[in-house]
Amino acid sequence: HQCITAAESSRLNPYALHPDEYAILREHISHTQVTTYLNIRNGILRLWINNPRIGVSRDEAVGCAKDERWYDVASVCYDWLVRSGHINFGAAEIPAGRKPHKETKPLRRRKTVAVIGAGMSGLGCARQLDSLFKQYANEFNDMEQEPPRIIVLEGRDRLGGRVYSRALDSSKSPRILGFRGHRHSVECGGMIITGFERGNPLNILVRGQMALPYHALRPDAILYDTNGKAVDEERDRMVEKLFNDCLERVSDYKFKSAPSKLIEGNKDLIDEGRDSASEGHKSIADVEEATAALPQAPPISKQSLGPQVSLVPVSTDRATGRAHVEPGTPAAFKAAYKARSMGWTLKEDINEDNDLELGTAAKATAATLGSVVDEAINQYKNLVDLTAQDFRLMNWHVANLEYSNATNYHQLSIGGWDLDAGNEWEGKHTMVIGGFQNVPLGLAIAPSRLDIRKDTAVKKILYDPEGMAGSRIECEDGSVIEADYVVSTIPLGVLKHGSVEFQPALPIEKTEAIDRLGFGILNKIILVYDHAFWDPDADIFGCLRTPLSRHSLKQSEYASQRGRCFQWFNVSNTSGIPVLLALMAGDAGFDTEHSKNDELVAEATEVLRRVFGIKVPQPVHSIVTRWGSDKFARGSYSSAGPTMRIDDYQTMAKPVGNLFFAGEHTSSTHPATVHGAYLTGLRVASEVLGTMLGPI
Ligand code: FAJ
Repeated sequence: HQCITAAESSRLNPYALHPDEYAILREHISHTQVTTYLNIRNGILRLWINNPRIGVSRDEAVGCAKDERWYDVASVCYDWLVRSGHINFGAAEIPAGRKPHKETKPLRRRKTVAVIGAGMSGLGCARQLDSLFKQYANEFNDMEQEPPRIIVLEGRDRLGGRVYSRALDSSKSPRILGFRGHRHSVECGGMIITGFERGNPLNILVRGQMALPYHALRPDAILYDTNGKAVDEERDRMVEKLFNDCLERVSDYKFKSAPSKLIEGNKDLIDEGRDSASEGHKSIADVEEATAALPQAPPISKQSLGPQVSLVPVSTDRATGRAHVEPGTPAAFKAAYKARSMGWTLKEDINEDNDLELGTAAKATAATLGSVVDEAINQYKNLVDLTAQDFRLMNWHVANLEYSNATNYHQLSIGGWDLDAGNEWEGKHTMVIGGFQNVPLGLAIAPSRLDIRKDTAVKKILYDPEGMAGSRIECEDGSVIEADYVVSTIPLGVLKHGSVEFQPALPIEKTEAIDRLGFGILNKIILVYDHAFWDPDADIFGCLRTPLSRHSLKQSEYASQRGRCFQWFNVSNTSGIPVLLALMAGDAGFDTEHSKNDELVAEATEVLRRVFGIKVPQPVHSIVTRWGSDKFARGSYSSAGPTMRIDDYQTMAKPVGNLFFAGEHTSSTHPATVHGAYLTGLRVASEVLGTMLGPI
């Protein structure tokens, strides 16, 4: 069982080959041998997950094969797990590579890898390269090369990029008494680690390697109406269901990706850790070639699953606003029927056969998630009686969705806005106590110190698109770095802004993807108090907002106001002092860039006073973030822009010659997140090593 859990914790299917494993093994093992292979692979993962402070050695990995005929396969499996960053990643102590079997010859010029950016992707990549170069030192020796040097170039005077735990300086806020000499910090950028139990690689870093304390967010979140009263839970649930149904109706217009091939082992045997008795004669490739001529089974259709199950029901997470997939009834059911089953009373002249007509809105060339969902909400108004409070609630959910995408939902692709839904992992959301930034800092120093050059803003990258010649990186301070391989983790916002020049210009497919993808703004208003006046046991609460003309039933009138301080986090547990953090999402995120701090703090205080009474004091200290004006970010995170194409994130990830790309905006499975950024760093480290050593 531990092997199964270890595979799941490593984002691998314990019962089936990963596409890369399939590509490596298809000519070498038979279908029946897949079970034996998976047992070995899951066993290696168990060794890693049981103690991720120390990397698994090749000998230990090979020892997971019960029979010496499998030693070579186990060794190949080990190479794949190491290179792909499924084991031995992060701040682990790394076992030495193979023993040199040749005499060391005079070495050629040492190669250089330059990583631009010291955020989670850049540091994750640099640390992984450092670890891979140690593990494959002998292979470099065989090529008469010293393992390459790694240099990280960072424009800021700090590490972590969009993970920024700003220290609260008690000298600036003398009223933060009693904390002088202690480091208290607040998260100005990424702060929530989602699905912390199983699958999130940050779990290994935070818990397994750095032993950082963390706080699991309590998910219950009261929503307060504009009069300060808690919203009736039943009404909240009904409106949320209606909102989710609007999102599901849009799902008919979603991008469809082809399902990937699944080569499975014998589940029962794998569960028991037993290998298959028979071996099979033909390799997977032979069998596939023999059956290629046979007609393929038709793809599974929505209908064939029966009427009760929807393939793509959608709901949004309360704490992060991210879309996730949940079992639900299909959008194909008539809207009035669904509304009634949610508990709504239908209007007098409406029966269960009445439906929404979204065709025109959805087929319009300029259709966006916002244009269609707004239309759906407006049409629901004809089926059931929606009050002004229902509109406030509905728009709270819209704001929550806009928060997770850092933009107004009229700037989101109807087909791709939730491309990552279904990739979420198990477990609670957590926050690191004492600063999330300790994670990137940990990567920078352990197990050895990386060569990081802070205050080194890159302005120009001259590279060879064929990958034959080296690259030259010019920095704003006049310094020049020659590198054989360059990894860019420059954020999408900076790429859009054009402040870093590429020579030659990036290929057109990449520049078009840069244009089509979105990069919006989420900002925070952080308020520090000398005592807590809120419920210390609640981590999150929401506040409904009214449009400028109060009690409006017009959806369009809510856009500018709904995201203003709509979601609050009590972050006292992680900061160590009484702190509230309000989100400015959607249009409000953009407005924050050119609003005055005093006015924003006054507005936030006004929202709090409605809930907690007029005695809510002025904060003793406040911070307002402005990620849009930040020269090294130019926004908060990426999103699916209105005209995006299904493979835009993959296009962003493609290398051009020896110029590689990492960063959250290059992750098609976990974009816009810290863990997604980290995983792209691991991916690129593997690509760079593959370019140097060749495939496994
Ligand atoms: O909690 O995982 C969050 N949790 C999370 N990511 C967040 C979250 C949001 C979220 C939660 C759950 C699911 C999805 C999203 C919600 C929000 O609270 N939060 C968040 C809040 C704010 C205000 C921001 C700004 C971000 C988040 N994010 C997003 C993540 O923080 C980012 O996706 C991730 O940190 C990006 O990492 P990266 O390595 O791809 O990019 P950077 O920007 O960290 O690193 C690039 C480095 O390059 C920087 O250090 C920069 O200074 C440097 N650079 C730029 N131009 C340069 C340069 N260096 C040299 N020369 C140049 N020319």
